[in-house]
Amino acid sequence: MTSLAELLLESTENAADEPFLVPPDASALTYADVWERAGAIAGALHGRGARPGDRVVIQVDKSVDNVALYLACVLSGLVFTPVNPVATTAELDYVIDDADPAVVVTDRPTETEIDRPVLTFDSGAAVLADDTERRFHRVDRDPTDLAALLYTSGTTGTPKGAMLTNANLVANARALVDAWSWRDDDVLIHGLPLFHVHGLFVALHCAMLGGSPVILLPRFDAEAVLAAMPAATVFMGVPTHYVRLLADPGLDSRRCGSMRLFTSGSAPMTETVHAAFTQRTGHRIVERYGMTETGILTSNPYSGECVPGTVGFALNGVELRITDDDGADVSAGTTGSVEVNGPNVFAGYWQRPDATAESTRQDGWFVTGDVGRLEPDGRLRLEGRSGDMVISGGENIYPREIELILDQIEGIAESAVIGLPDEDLGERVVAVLVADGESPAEAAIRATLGDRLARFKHPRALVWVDELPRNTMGKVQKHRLRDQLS
Ligand code: MLC
Ligand code: AMP
Repeated sequence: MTSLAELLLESTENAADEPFLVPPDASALTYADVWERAGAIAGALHGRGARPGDRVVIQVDKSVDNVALYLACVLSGLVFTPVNPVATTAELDYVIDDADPAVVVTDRPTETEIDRPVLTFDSGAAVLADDTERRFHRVDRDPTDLAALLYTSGTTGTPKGAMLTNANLVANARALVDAWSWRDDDVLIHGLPLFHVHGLFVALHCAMLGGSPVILLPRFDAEAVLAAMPAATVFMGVPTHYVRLLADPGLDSRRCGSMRLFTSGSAPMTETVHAAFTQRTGHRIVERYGMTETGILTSNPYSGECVPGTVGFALNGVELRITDDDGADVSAGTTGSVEVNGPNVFAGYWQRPDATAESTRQDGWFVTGDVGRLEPDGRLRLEGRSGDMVISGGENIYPREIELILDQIEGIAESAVIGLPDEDLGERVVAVLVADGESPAEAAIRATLGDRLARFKHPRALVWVDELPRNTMGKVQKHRLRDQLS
């Protein structure tokens, strides 16, 4: 079985002198250039003591060197452990404590002491000038060896590292290239962050398997995407990206003339957005469904009918089933828990056998936490999530993580964090609070949140109520709060 490094090196061999990373305002780097940078960065990591199997925690802004850094880890068998660039020091420290990395890579001045070797990544040039061993060559990896550790939270509010192996990433990359008929002449517009499955593995691996150029935008920006479109063939986005593209009068069928594939995922896309996009551009959006723990599971077909409201068919090698509360299979058309199996399913949560066991059936199938049903033809229709996770602009936000902080603030008796519908973000975070005596000032609450949580997780509104609605078991009825406040 091929390792991820072998797959990516072999796939890009014939494109060595072709453009790979094309920043909008700087010259392109070829595949050979990027592999060379990756080799140099791998040398710098090695110089700081990182050895195959070690974790490397990374908090850097999106850039060509961020991609090279990822490939450096792939080459040298290090476990790529990215952290959102807007994460707070407290959030970064949590990952460092949990993942126990050999090296931390950061492009910002570190406010707290990091008690392990640090590679300061203020620019790739600095790393290239590093006097450590250059031109690091590929390290052999077994299929079960870890390639990445991606942190994702859950009902407990504490993030867990999803362990993704070489075999997971290789299987998913191949299945996607096949599902979307990736072509040698494809050009990808990349406007996604580089610390999630979507921007990192789905987008980059498809492009690399095709030896394709990637127009690497520093962040999503509708105007920049539209400017890149005439030279491109593929765009991958979250629903908020499509809502923002539709809000731009520059989006029309002429602008999309060279495009062949638009995909969406990470959050549900409304049928209204699907229809508006097709009407304006003449293109369908191929909606697919995935998770950090599993990569992409299903996709609407590239050739064949795309059905809005469904996320399509299981990818090659992926098995899907729907089960009832007792874990028994239910027939097509019946709503239940979505469970999956296949070479793409992760190896469990890092040092959390309890959490791994909770989400895994005895026969090894993974319980996604999503609720849905299979159509008679095998398409999956998602109908909700079993937990109360909020997806805002394609970012998962876990209410428990915010509630734990709010509940500790003096003057707050209790809190319930919910997601309310939002045209732009899909859902926006709202905190419903019960005061304990005199309610604290909003500024004080926001200051406490500011120290602990990245800003995108902060509630957009604070709503004070006399009490939270509860069922007879004493559990807060968030659906009632959502209904009242929507
Ligand atoms: C930023 N902000 C958000 C936000 N992103 N608020 C809520 N939800 C978000 N997602 C806040 C910031 O804190 C800031 O607030 C303000 O919005 C402006 O920040 P910004 O950085 O300028 O935002 P913007 O560039 O507009 O980014 C929004 C976005 C971006 C939707 C374009 O978040 C994005 O590209 N999301 C994609 C996420 C993604 O790739 N998900 C894939 C997960 S993988 P303030 O108050 O500080 O001013 C996965 C598996 C799968 O789910 O199936 O793919
Ligand atoms: P993450 O944990 O960030 O990987 O998010 C995974 C979750 O995003 C899934 O469990 C789904 O709830 C959601 N998701 C991904 N793609 C879709 C989609 N196309 N439609 C609805 N929800 C989606």
